[in-house]
Amino acid sequence: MNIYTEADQDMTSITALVTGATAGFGHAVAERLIRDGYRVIVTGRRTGRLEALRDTFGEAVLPFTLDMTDTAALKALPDSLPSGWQEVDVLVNNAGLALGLDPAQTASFQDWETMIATNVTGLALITRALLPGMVARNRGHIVSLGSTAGRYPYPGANVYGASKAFVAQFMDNLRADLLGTRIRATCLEPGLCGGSEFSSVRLGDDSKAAEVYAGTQPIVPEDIAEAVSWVLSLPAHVNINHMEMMPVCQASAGLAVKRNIA
Ligand code: NDP
Ligand code: 8X3
Repeated sequence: MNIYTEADQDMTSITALVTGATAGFGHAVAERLIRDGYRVIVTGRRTGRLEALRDTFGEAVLPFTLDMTDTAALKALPDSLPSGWQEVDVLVNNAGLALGLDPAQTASFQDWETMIATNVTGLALITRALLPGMVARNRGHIVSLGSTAGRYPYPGANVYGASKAFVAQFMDNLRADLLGTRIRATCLEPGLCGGSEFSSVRLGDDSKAAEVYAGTQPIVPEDIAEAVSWVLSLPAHVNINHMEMMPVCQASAGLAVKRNIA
């Protein structure tokens, strides 16, 4: 049970906002938080999928169409939310994407701009928009999706990995700014994860995406939902700063050496 103060026992009074709730992790996190008893604002660009969540779970859900690259819409939060939904206690910064695996010297400029706009600028602005209310109420928890790609380099990760390093450092810096408040900040850093649209979006091809997971048992969205639910459920004096998650079939296995370079 999530208890922000000793007196705060009523889960239905806790409002969460999950970005990227139309697919993958965000969808699983939203479902899990609804089942845990939160009221959940589900956001993303595909409105039909957000409305389907409300159709399934009823009035505990508010569908709110939001493009993370629409900086004006992000800055307009929380006032642009309907009355009764403006006091967001939990922000799950999940929306994000990787595009391509080309090396930096040939990668698409447009792909880089989209990843930075979504994973960096969008995440920072929505956090900035919702923080003043959290501080004024002295309650809140921001959980952001970083990645092992933000910690360990690999070929083709270039801007995607750097965007996730931003997320990790941003969350650490939030902790510094929020010290003295009861607001918590957590960065989840998963590795190989299947069961979402991530690799199809990145590679633009479902069969190539399937190859990423061939012969593995990756982390799945429900595992991420479990982790989010757990960090939120901890006693109010405990903050999980970072949580790195990999499937058992994955490890950071050392530096690579390329021999006989021409
Ligand atoms: P999915 O592709 O399945 O889901 C991505 C979500 O982000 C969708 O709901 C999508 O919604 C939303 N999104 C993307 N761009 C925008 C935008 N411009 N505006 C609003 N919403 C947007 O990916 P995952 O669930 O796998 O990934 C979720 C997060 O976890 C990402 O930040 C990703 O980087 C991170 N992550 C993923 C890992 C993996 O291997 N899958 C591992 C580590 C971290 P819509 O298209 O409807 O707008
Ligand atoms: C997703 C994990 O290894 O594909 O962030 O970059 S990885």
